[in-house]
Amino acid sequence: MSHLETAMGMTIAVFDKYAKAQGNTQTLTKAELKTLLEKELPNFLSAGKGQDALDRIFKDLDENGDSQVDFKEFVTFVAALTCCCHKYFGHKGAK
Ligand SMILES: [Ca+2]
Repeated sequence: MSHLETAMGMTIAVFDKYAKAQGNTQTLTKAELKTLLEKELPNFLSAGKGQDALDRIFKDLDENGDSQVDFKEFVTFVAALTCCCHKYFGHKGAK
């Protein structure tokens, strides 16, 4: 597999792993999202801190307001974060 294919596969695998923990296996609850962020994006969550930050992130991600974060909502979040990283680290890259 190419790097990009691997990255896509890993994104799916990470979502599935945490979505499976409880209830609907196709979506993340707030508790599942919290575990995912703590384990997979430890620097991201520590920057915001606490329950307030988690509530805010969850509300932002849950675009359709069903109190679950589905894969599309998750991927939108990952893409947005990736854009931030690209902006932050990407100045050395080609124009
Ligand atoms: Ca949702």
